[in-house]
Amino acid sequence: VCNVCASAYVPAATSVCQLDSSSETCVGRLLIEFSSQMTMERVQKENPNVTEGGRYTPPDCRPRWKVAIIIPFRHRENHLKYWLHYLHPILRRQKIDYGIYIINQLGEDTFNRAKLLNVGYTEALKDAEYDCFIFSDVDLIPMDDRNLYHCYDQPRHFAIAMDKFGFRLPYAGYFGGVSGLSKKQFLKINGFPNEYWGWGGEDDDIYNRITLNGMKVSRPDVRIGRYRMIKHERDKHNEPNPQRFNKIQNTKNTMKKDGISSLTYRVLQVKRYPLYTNISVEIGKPP
Ligand code: UDH
Repeated sequence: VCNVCASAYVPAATSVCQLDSSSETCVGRLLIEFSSQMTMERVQKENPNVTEGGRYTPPDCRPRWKVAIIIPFRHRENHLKYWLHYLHPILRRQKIDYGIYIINQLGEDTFNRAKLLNVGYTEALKDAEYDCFIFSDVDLIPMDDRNLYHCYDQPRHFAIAMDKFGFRLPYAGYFGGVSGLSKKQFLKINGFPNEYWGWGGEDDDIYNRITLNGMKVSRPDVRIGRYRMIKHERDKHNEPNPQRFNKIQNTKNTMKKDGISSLTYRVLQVKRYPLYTNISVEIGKPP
């Protein structure tokens, strides 16, 4: 079993560390910035041990979890370069056995984050026997590598202290940004809702599913669960969904029929790049 990094809070020897891909163990607090130019060639050179499709297995131990990292995606190529640049070395130091899946929504119909995450779950399982799924926005980078990207006894919320929310939870039931569920936890809640088109609400629906099924959300220490978000303009075709307030009142009634059990979509392309697998899908549009 892998000797993972200490998850309890330990003050870093130096308060800010530069990422060093040769470092074998976690270093604590990281310096994260988005001002230098990033190219995919550079990120590939930095990560020679990642295998085709963005897969990695620690050479020196056997991790408890096999982790699929699922990223909902459309038109965020520049963010993806930074995400790969920062996350591959962090995950390697954490000794995670993982694969990276970018779920790319084709066309210009309204974006649907949670449905893309359901697609990612289903497609990743066609690739390998994953038993842990981490769902991450493409623009969120952890600022501390002791925030371990594997699964826990209870569904995990990782992004609890984002810079844009003043490094605090915006509200107690927030479950957005980066979260993780074991296969068992995911199936217990029938996956995620497919019917949240546009921005907002789907993360609250997932939170409701978790609590309504008798589980609790697990979180890291607030000093460790810190994140930087890459600043950007509001996306096109992902306008705030005005139905979200009503819908999250109804999770109890909708979760049994709307979820992984009712998921339909069409994969148009699966492409394995050196640092990630891209799955381009048609997921339809709002009724
Ligand atoms: N996403 C895309 N493309 C899109 C929309 C969303 O890739 O067109 C993905 C991406 O992984 C993103 C995630 O879905 O990180 C969540 O998108 P979001 O819009 O819910 O969240 P984000 O935090 O932006 O990226 C919040 C609105 C910011 C408005 C800023 C105005 N200054």
